[in-house]
Amino acid sequence: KILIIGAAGQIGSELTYKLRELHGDDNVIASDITYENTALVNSGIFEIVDAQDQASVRICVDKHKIDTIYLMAAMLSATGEKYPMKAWDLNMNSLFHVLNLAKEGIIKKVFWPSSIAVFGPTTPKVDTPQHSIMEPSTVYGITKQAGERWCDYYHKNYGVDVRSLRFPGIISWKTMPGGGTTDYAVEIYHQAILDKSYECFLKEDTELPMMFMDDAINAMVELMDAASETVKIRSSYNLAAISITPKEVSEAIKKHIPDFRISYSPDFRQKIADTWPKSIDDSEARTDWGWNQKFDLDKMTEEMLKNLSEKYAKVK
Ligand code: VAH
Repeated sequence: KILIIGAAGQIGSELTYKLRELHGDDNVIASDITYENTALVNSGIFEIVDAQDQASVRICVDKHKIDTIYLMAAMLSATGEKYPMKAWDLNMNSLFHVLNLAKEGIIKKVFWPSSIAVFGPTTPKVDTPQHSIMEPSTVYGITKQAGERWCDYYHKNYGVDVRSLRFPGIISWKTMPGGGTTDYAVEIYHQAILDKSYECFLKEDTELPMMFMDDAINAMVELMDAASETVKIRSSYNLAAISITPKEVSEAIKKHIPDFRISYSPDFRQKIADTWPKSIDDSEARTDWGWNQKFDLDKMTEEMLKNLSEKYAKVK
C-alpha cells in the first residue's frame, strides 16, 4: 500500500488522485498535518501524520501495511527564508524518518522531491547539467542538496530504493502552491480569470524552468514504475519541460483574454529566482527511464484557463 505524506499540498493532492486511479482507492493512504484540505480528506482514506514525528509516521505505516512512501511534505523556498530553522527541521527530519523505515526494510520504495533550488548563483544557468556546481543560497535549496546526498548515501550503503526528481516550478489549477518563488506562474492564471490583471512579484524577463502538473505527476509515476537497475541517479534527476518568463506567460494568456493586464513589483523572491537556472539539461532522465514532457506553454495555458474559468463559474 502507498502512503503520501504531505498529500494536502500542491503536488501531493494531485498525486493522491492519480495514484488512486492507478492502484485503487483502498491502496492509497493520503496524510497531512491538518484536516484543512477538506476536499482531499473527504475523497478517500486520510490520516493525520506529523512528518517530523517518527512515531506518527510509524503508526500510520503499521496500521495500513504501507510499503511505498511519497514524502511530499516540505517548507518551500520563499517561506523557508522567513523561518530557516523550521524549514531545515521539517525538510530533513521527515526525510530521515522515511529513509530509516526503508533502511529497516519496513518500507520498500521511497519517492522524495528535490528541486532546481539545489542550484545556486555559481551554477551554469543555461542547460544546467545533471552534475554541476551546487552552492544553493536558500535554506530550502540547502535542505534539498543535503537531502539528495542522504538519499544517495542510503541507497549506496543500505540498498534503500529511494528515487527523486529535481522539480522545476510546477503550474497547476486544483490546489494553490504553498510559499514558493515560482508561485507567480499559478497566481497569474487565477487572476487572469478573476480580475483580468496581475501584479507580478518577479521582473518580466525572469526566465525559470517550469512544468505543468500533469507532466510532473507522469514523471513521478514513470520514475517509480521504472526497473530499479535503470534508475542510475539516486541523488535526484534533473527534470525539465519549458523555460518561461512572466512576460511570455502574460502573452500566452492574452491570446485567450486580450485585455489581460500585467504589472511588475519585484519583491524578496526576485533575489531567490535570480540564483536559479534559466534552463535544465534533463537528458539523463530521458535516457535512463524515458522521460518526455507533453505540455508546452500554449497547451498548458489552454488547460489552466479552461479549468479555472469552469472552477470560478461554479462559485459565482
Ligand atoms: C519553490 N515551487 O518555488 C518551489 C520549487 C523550483 C521551485 O522548488 O520553492
